[in-house]
Amino acid sequence: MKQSAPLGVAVIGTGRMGGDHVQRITRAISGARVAAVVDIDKARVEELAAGIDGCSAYTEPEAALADPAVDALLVASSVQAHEAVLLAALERGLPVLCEKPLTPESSAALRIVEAEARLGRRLIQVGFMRRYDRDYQSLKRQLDEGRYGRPLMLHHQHRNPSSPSFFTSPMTIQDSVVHEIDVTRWLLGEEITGIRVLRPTPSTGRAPEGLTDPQLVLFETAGGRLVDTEIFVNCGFGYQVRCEAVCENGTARIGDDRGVVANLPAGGGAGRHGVDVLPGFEERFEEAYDREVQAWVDAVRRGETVGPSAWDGYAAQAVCEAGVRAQELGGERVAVQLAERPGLYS
Ligand code: ISE
Repeated sequence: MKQSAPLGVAVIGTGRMGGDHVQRITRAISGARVAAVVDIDKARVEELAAGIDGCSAYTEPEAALADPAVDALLVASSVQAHEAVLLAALERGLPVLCEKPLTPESSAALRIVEAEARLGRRLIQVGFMRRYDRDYQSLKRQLDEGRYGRPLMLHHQHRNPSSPSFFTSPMTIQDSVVHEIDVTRWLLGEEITGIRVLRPTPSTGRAPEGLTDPQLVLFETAGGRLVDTEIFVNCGFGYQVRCEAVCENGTARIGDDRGVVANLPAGGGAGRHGVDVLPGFEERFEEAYDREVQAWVDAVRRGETVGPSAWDGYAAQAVCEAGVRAQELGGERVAVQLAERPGLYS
């Protein structure tokens, strides 16, 4: 499809991320409009749609898929609902931007990969927004140019001020570390083959009962590189994401200095030198989300699908599954099992 009219997007799921995407498309994205909103919360979709010109409100995704004003879907519903919507979108030939994680299990992600491969063309982009962050993009470019020589190791830090009350230890892998899994595969251009999870004793007292926090997650890649991720979802002080590549001729790090470095009086004659730490991922990656959605809209209007693919979503999910098993085994290495990659994704 090549189109000159604005792309009519149905946003499926209007909770925290979906609600943000509705605002984003309305305020910051060119060439697209919100043509429909879908949520089981009828009052919420009716209220949202009432504020947007020509926007329909539905409580069932099928109704949006059948709406002739809908050209593409942005899926931000609960992860359990992704598979059915994505398979239906593939059947109808509708392009989709689907929030991460792609599915709760890798078997479901593989069914999506197989359905898209049967179709023979890509329609699905997975919402790994860090690939659209300027700092990550510069790091990727510099590594690809060989500026630091061959990458040998990556160190990631992923800190959230506090986790939602429903967060569990497996979710630290599936919801949070899934970003480092994707970034690692993308930066190094190879699959993750093994994973281990180590935990200090004790956990932070800030973590809710039953949630192990922080944890150290170690990946091995197909090329033998080693990657560590500190995941700390109740660090208390703000949102901090860092990545350092250790290469043969140097190292390169992102995530230290976003914002203003300030000297401030802190009382008692002493001062404070530092940068403010942002409060959450919405602030830290706001621009990346805008760039991600804009790139998706531009590509769809050109008749293309770009960015992280269903295969990337599947591969990340397979690593997550091994990671959750590794959490249970306490320190043991768990091998990642991947299906054969269809030619569509080579
Ligand atoms: C959340 O779902 C995200 O995707 C954020 O980027 C991540 O930092 C956070 O840990 C997740 O819970």
